[in-house]
Amino acid sequence: MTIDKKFISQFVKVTTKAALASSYLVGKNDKIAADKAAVDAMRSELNNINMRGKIVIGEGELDEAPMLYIGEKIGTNNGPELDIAVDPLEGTNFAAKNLPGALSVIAVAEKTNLFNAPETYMDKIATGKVERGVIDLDYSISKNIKNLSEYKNKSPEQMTACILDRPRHKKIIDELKALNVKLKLITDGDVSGALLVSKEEYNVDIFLGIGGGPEGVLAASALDTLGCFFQCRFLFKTETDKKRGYAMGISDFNKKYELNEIISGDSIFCATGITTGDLVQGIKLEENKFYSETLITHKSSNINKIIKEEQYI
Ligand code: VTB
Repeated sequence: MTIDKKFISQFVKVTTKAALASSYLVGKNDKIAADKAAVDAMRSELNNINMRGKIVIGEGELDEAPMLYIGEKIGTNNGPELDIAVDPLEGTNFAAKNLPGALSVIAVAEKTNLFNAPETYMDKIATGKVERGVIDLDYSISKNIKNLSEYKNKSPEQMTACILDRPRHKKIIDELKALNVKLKLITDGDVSGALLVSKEEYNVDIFLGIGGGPEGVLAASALDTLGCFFQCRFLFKTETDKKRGYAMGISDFNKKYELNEIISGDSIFCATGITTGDLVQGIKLEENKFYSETLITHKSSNINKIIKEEQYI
């Protein structure tokens, strides 16, 4: 089974409309308003699509509506059964503060093929294509860097590691510095951060560290089509986290997940820029028109491209 190519343009419309709605709130220093605009636009576009869709990764649970909540049924209830992960506004700070890198993101898989991730933190590691055993979440930082350096035939000084700039990453950052690896320290937006390993021109060799679980699954769905390496482990720190994990059917809280356990089968991934970032340009508004850029992947047709659109408002 595959997801018909005709759905690509429909999901591009979903993230584009969400990005456009949010773009009016860029620089207003109001994260909630920017997020709500993206959520509302995304929901209304999703409900126009002929599918029996279900949100498996969203923004909170039923009682937290008007978010696109986990378990919410979307679409016209007529068409294929699809599981959908959304981050209508990835990088709420970026949009609120008018900084680079805000995106509207969606990942779509056939029913049951997308991991129903709890809203916990996730320890992640991603690189471009490597052979089995080269990189592993459980290796030391120095072993991963040494192996990747040998595999890519690049010295550690020629390599760049992308990681969220957080106090929790101090040890990893210090180790990377000691190894002479260049750092790309991001303040938010680790969906984009992870995707930077997918092309040499982005100049990121490895992405690692602890970020949001839902963001990890979203990035993984694109990395799968892009032939990249990804491994992760959900982190269940609090009792609430554990409850969420149990509710989602997770019994082994220390399990390390391979990419094919997070996403399998066919998938579509779309990320539209709200503010210009490393991957795509943001929404550019003119009097009666807007310009948008969307990164698209579709596994079964091996599509991996960035499209630019110009539309009347
Ligand atoms: C990341 C990043 C998000 O949260 O997942 C990060 O992708 C992790 O959480 O854009 P902390 O901020 O608590 O470290 C965001 O930065 C915001 O949702």
